[in-house]
Amino acid sequence: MTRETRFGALAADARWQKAWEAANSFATTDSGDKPKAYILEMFPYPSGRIHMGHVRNYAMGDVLARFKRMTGHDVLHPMGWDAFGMPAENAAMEKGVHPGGWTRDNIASMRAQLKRLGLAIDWSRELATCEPDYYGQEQSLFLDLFAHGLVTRKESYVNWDPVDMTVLANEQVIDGRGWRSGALVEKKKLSQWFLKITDFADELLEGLGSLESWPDKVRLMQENWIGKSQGLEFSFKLAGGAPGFDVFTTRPDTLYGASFAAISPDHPLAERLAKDSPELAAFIEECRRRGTAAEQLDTAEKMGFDTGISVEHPLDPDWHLPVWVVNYVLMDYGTGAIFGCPAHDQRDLDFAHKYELPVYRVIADGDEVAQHFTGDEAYTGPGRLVNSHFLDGMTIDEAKAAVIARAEHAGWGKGTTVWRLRDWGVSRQRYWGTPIPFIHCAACGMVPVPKSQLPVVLPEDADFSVPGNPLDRHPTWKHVACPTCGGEAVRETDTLDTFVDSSWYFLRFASAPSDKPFDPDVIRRWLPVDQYIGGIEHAILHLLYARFWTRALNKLGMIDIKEPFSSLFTQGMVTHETYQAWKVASDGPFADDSDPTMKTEQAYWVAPEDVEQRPEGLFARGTNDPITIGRVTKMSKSKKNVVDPDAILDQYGADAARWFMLSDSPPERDLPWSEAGIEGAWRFVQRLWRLFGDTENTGEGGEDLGLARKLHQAIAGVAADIESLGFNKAVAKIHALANEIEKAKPSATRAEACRTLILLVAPMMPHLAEEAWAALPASQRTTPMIADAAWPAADPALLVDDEVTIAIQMAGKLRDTMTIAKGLDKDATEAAALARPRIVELLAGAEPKKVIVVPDRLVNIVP
Ligand code: ANZ
Ligand code: ZN
Repeated sequence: MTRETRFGALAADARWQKAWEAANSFATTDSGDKPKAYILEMFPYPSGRIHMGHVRNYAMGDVLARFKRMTGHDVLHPMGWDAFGMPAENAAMEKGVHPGGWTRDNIASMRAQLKRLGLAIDWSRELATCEPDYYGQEQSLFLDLFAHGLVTRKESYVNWDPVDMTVLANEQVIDGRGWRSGALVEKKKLSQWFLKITDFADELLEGLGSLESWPDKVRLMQENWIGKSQGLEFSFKLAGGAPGFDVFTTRPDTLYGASFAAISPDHPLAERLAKDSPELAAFIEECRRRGTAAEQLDTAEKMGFDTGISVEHPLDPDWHLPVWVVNYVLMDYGTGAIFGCPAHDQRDLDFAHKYELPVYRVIADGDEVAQHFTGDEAYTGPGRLVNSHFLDGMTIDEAKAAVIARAEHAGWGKGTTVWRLRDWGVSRQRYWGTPIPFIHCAACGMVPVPKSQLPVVLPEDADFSVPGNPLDRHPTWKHVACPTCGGEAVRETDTLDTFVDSSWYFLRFASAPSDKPFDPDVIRRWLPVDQYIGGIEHAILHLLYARFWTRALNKLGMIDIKEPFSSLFTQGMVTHETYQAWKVASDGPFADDSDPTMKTEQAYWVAPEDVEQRPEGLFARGTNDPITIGRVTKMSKSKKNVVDPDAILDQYGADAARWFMLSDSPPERDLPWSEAGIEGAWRFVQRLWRLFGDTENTGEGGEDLGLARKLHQAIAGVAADIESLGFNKAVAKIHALANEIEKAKPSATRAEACRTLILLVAPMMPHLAEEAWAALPASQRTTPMIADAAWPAADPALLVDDEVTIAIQMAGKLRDTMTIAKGLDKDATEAAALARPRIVELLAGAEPKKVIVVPDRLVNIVP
């Protein structure tokens, strides 16, 4: 093979991708005696095109997977498609295409794009959640969960679009209106399917402790989401002694700071009172319409309605608190009722200010102890109790315990735990999802579809021309015979939340028999996933649901593991500058371009490739509209600051793109895409290619010990960096080694270093590495393809430096440094230090009083 002077990336990419496919290079092996490595990147949604975020994510996983193969592991590195979901159904409504066709076309084009990256994936394991062989097994698992009491049906509120006559997901409600119809969204009660994740709340919380290789922030987010709160539940009596209602508080210590009681608009008492009060009924209606979501409670405008009734303070029956109905108390948390303590709770303070309720201080951290609390910021820090009778002087924790003890003793309350975590509503009134395998029979009730009748397959001929659930209005699909009595019955027409699909796909990748969801023996071999890599946007729901499914299947005795992902890595985003052009109008309503507000109205986003450099500055291509460079933000279509991976692959090839993705930023941080960055990567690819031409010893030199040391340190260092996902550090070490090799004189060591460098870059730049490997004489190759080669062994003897640089201090001040042989003894080190010209000069002939030597570290001279 004659060697080209330049590396032809495009031809090499295609050649090696074909060769790997022909050789089935990345088929999962299961030799039995090697350790296993299951490397998984979160599978993509087939939206149509891959974006740079995917490239970064999959490049990282690929480097690790290839490295694991090189270091003697059986590797499972699969890819699939999270293929159900609303975008396909929206496309069907908007463009008249079938969701299935749309999705499968997208999968085909994205698969081709991913293949161009040269990923070491076992494509024989590819799966798409929208295919019956996948979702049929999911239906089977759903029935298993049902049989074990982990599936329930209950009434719950949904967002109802009265114009489109359809249920909306939260993200389809924009400012209280349906995203398509613009109609005000109503809350409507519907019977829905739930998975009982709350049965596992404790375990899911406890289990976080064992996930040491997960980012702390993800564990914290999960912890907050599960939200275990300990506190006091107690009953308020209505003034006069009639039974009132229960409240839950995490701050029983602040009870003497109460100034009102509040109930949720959905509280039964509120509903009862509303029967006689049209004003209250209207207020409740208004609250429901605004539908405050839990996340917005802190910031949403506080709204209240004074019911006119009051309750007795539990520690002082003569003290009466007014009862308000307020929008920031949720019915489905705690008891749906609270006492308000404005001085020490921000929401209560905002509320008290708005409705002029008193604000009593009961916690003090310093000298300010007055009962009257001023200011706009509630005090939520530590301190001691004041203005609180028998609690005065106690710490917060002591006071909490004291109030709980008194409540339990007197019988008006008890210490409890409440959870923020709710059961997981999995019903979606949509077509493009897994049909929930149940049948409604008038005689038998809700009947599970017998497993022998699975999969319940989606009908192909659905009608998407009108809003609502196409399954529900399909003329024939839902009509079936009851499996129990044979009478006329109807199928459930709800489909499963797509988060269910992604809650167990990692099991199916390991084992995909046609007659069951997975084979437990194979799962035992491959699971848990050793390294899971994906975006931080999945820190809560996806990961929590996958953890829940794993624990649920464990409880059912189907798998042994309790946690699906041993190690989790969340990569940063790919960002890019934004470009805004300003329309310069010479006439018309926008002629006055000195007025910046006019300019704003005429600004538009420009894609990077449409930014034109002219002598006078930057302009939008084909116009005279000047461009200003905006903030660096996540690549997004709306801001047009995207770079198309295909265009980059066409221009630079896969290896330069992969290399740049791994280079500049630590992988957990954002990576700013830049032209200069990809250009630099491209130049480095060419530099390596030239170096890889020097694998024969042309000079007379034999060993070069200095270079050998650097080489072996790089072998060990790059390995450690890849192992810990420090890709940018590995890149830096490879750069440094390349520099050293370029500087070194020809020698046997240098030739060997060039050959070894090919192996070191192989996980990151596999096409370049194969091409260089193929150009080696066969005698120098251990395997025909580098895809099957082993990672080079680092010689431990060469890993230690034989020289150290140590500090010389005088009277504790750094005066000089010197490089000496490692392990030099005290006397020799002292002598060397005292002979340094700078030290001789500083001592000016005087004998030092004392010399302290720490071998290999420092010399301290006391003059
Ligand atoms: C009195 C109090 C005084 C409170 C104080 C806080 C600070 P977490 O930590 O999230 O569990 N609360 C209770 N039920 C509620 C509901 N259904 N909707 C909205 N808020 C509710 O929060 C518990 C605290 O949130 C409870 O403690 C209660 O307010 C409020 F200085 O009770 B607290
Ligand atoms: Zn029946």
